[in-house]
Parts: sequence; C-alpha cells; structure tokens
Amino acid sequence: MNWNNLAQEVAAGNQRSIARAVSLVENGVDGSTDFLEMLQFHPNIPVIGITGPPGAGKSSLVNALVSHWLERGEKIAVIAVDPSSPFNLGSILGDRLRMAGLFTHPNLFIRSLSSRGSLGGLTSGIIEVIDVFRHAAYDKIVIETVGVGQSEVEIAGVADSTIVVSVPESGDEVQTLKSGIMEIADIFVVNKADREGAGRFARYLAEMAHGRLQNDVQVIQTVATENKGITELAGAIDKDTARQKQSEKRFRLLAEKAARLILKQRMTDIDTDKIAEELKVLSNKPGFNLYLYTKRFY
Ligand SMILES: Nc1nc2c(ncn2[C@@H]2O[C@H](COP(=O)(O)OP(=O)(O)OP(=O)(O)O)[C@@H](O)[C@H]2O)c(=O)[nH]1
Ligand SMILES: [Mg+2]
Repeated sequence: MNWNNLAQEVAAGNQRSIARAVSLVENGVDGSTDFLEMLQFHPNIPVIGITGPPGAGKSSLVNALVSHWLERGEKIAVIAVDPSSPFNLGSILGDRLRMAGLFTHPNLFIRSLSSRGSLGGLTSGIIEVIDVFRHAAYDKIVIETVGVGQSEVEIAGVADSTIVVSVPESGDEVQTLKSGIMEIADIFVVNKADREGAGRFARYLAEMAHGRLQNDVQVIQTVATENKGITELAGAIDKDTARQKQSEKRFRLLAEKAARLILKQRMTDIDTDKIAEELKVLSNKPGFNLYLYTKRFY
C-alpha cells in the first residue's frame, strides 16, 4: 500500500481513492494511523450534523440541501449513520440522491457508516472519516444521524453546526424536547410545514430557545419534498457556520475530538475477554480490589 500516493490522490479529489481511504481508515487497517498523520487539516470546512426522530425528513432535507449546494458549485461529502443495520444504512438517502440524479455527481461523495461497535451512538471511525474528507477539501461535510438514544447528543460532539429536525406534530410530544436536544441545536428545522401547526410549533421552539438565552438559535420551516424553505435553511447554515468560526466552541470541539482519539488509543491494548479470564481467578482471592487491579493499565 502506497499511503503517500493515496494521500495525494485523495487531496486531488479522486473519488475512488477517497472511497478506498475512507474504508481503510474506518476499518483501522495497519498503516492507517500513519496515513492519518499525513493528512492536511483544513480547519475552515464546516461539519454539519443533521439529526431528528425517524421519518422527520432528514434524508429529504439533505437531498434538497445537497442539490442547492451543488448548483452553487460546491463540493459536498455526506455521511449517513445508521444505528441498526450495516446494510440498509442511509439506503433511503442513497435512493433519494439516486432519484434526483445526484448519486454519481462528481462533486458529491456519499458514504454510509454503521454505528455498531462504537463507544456511544456514533460510529467510532467517524472523526477519521471526516478528516479524510477534510483532506479532500470538500466545501461542506454533512452527517445524517437518526436521533435515537445518545446519538443526537453525540453528533454535537463532532459537528460545528447541529441541525435538529422535527415535524409539526412533534409539538405534542414532550419527548422531542427531551433533555439535551435544546442544548445541542444551532438550528431547529420544522419540516413537513405543509402540515398544520408548523408555525405554532416553530414559534414555540424559538421561545424555548430564547427563554434559555440561546439567542443565536435559528428556527426554519421547510417542506423538504417541495424544496420549500431550503434557500432559507442554507442561509441559516451559512450564518451559523460564520458564527461558529468566531466562537470558542470550535476549540472545545477539537479538544473533545482529541480526547476521543486519546481514549481510543489508550483502549487499544485493553482486552476485556482477557481481563474477564483473569478476574475469574483473581476476584475470588481474599483481598481482591478492582481499583488496585486496574492500576496496572494506567
Ligand atoms: N408532507 C411531507 N412529507 C415529507 C416532507 N419531507 C419528507 N417527507 C416524507 O417523509 C418520509 C420520511 O422522509 P425521510 O427523508 O426518509 O426521513 P428521515 O428523517 O431521513 O427518515 P429516517 O432516516 O428513516 O429516520 C418520506 O415519505 C418523505 O417523502 C415534507 O416536508 N412534507
Ligand atoms: Mg434518513
């Protein structure tokens, strides 16, 4: 494997090389750490997270936004994270983009990642994959993730701008506003605004945000399937991205990513099967203490 060559091809925007690099990095194959060390870090490429409950219209929104950005001549990378199956991951998003004739667009790269085997809801290789896209100098990196469990809160740990998508009926479900969601949203989208109650719910979200002194939080109504509100949403994203560039949050995010990488590195030689075997013997011995036992791994 000529990693140097691969790094150059990725930087040149060669889609096949990007696909290859993403797979290698995602699977953490031998040498991929050295490869990651070769990558150029373009700090100003915004990572945009899109989350929300199943069926809220996230993929439809990504599709509409991507069309909008491609028309503007931008290069976009999309990551679809699926919490359950590694096979139908983002298949709906893929179908949509295929239908829109965008799937093979030279300025679009779409990749599905499984969230299995990760520390939390998000896939463990996502930071590295994002950095491959950064090296390829995409203008924007978009992550779609279904808001179940912890994943929507986790996405805020990797995205510069987090968009929380809901629908007018969500107003009736306290669950939508479950703890954590209000704090992570930079932009609220009330999608399916062709349905009743969208305006009321949008105003409610704005009031909630302002009540918490989150005055920069924007609330946008969209009808993703009819391309309504997409220009406004794209504008809101630009505005938020510009705001984030000035903010301390960027460095906190970067520190969080650093911490995740350090944690991952420290965990690599921890074999829980082996530890279980050892504990089977040790824990029955008098004077056993788990804190003293774990000290050897520090
Ligand atoms: N009426 C209406 N339907 C919409 C709108 N946006 C999306 N839909 C429909 O809602 C359904 C779900 O849309 P998706 O875009 O797949 O939603 P999603 O949030 O990506 O779904 P998951 O990835 O499965 O969580 C589809 O049948 C869409 O056609 C909208 O603005 N109005
Ligand atoms: Mg989807």
